[in-house]
Amino acid sequence: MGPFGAVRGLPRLDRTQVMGVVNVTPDSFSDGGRWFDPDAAIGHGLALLAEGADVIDVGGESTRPGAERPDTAEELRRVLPVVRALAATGAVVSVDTMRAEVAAEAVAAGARLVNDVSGGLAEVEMLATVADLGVAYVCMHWRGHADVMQDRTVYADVVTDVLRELQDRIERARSAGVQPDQLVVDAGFGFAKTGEHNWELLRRLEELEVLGVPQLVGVSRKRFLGSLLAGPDGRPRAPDERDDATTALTTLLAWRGVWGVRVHSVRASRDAVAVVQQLQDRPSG
Ligand code: PMM
Repeated sequence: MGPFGAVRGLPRLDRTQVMGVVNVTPDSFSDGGRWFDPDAAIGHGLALLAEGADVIDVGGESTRPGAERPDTAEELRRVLPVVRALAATGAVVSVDTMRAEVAAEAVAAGARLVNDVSGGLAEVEMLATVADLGVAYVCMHWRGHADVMQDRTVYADVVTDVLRELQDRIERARSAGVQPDQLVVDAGFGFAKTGEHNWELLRRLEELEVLGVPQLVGVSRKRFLGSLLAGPDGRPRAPDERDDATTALTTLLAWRGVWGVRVHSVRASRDAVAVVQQLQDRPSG
C-alpha cells in the first residue's frame, strides 16, 4: 500500500494518519457515553490532539448494533458545539454523520471531512451535498442501519463483495460530482460483518487497493477483538481493555501503508506509527 495519498483539505503526511474518536453519544459501545456532555467532549478532543491526533472525528449517532437513532435536531445539538470549538483551535475535524444537513452544518462550523458510515446510502442528498461542500469524504461499506445490519452478513466472498459494493458507492459519488481527491474508502469493520469477516478483510486488505482511493481502517475496540481476547469463561474482553490489540493492528496496518486508522487511544497508535516510520527509514512528521 502507500504512498500515502493526498486528500483534499488535509495535510499530506509521510505516514499513516491517526484519527481520534470523540463520540458525543449517550450509548456508544466503545466509551459508554463518557463524552456526551459537550464540554467533556471538547476536553476529550483537546486531549486527543495533545496526544498527537491528526484528525478528530466527532459523531453524534451511535452505530452500535440495535442503537436507536437521534433525530436531526438532536444530532446537530450534539455535534455542532464540539466541531466548532475543536476547529477553532486549527485542528482538522471530521464529522461522523449519515445526514446531509448535519454534514453541511458541521462543515460551516469548520469540519474539513465528512465521515459517512453509510457511504451515501442512508440519505440520497448526501453525495450531492458533499460535492457542493467540496470537502474530503469517507465512503464506508455499509448495508443498513444498526437495527438491521447484523441480519445482513451474507457474503459469497467478503473481500470481493465489499470491493464490488464500494466500487458502486464510489461510482455513485463520482456521478453526483464528488471529485477523486475528496474520496477516502473504509471497509466498515463490524458493519454487517461477523468476526471472521473482519479478520478475512484484514488479511486481504491489499485487495481493496484496486479502488485507487486512500483507505481508512476503523477496528479500534471492536467486538471481534473482544471475542479474540475472551477470558476463560468465554466472556468478551471489555471495550476499554481492547486497546493493546488495537495498537497491534495499527502497527501492522501502518507497516502495510494504510492511509489512516480511526482509534480511541491516540497516543498508543501514534507511537506505533512512529516506530513503523523509523523502521521503514522515513523519520519525521
Ligand atoms: N466505526 C464506528 C463509527 N464510525 N467511521 C468509520 N469511517 N469507520 C468505522 O469503522 C467506524 C466509523 C463505530 O465505532 P465507535 O463506537 O468507535 O465510534
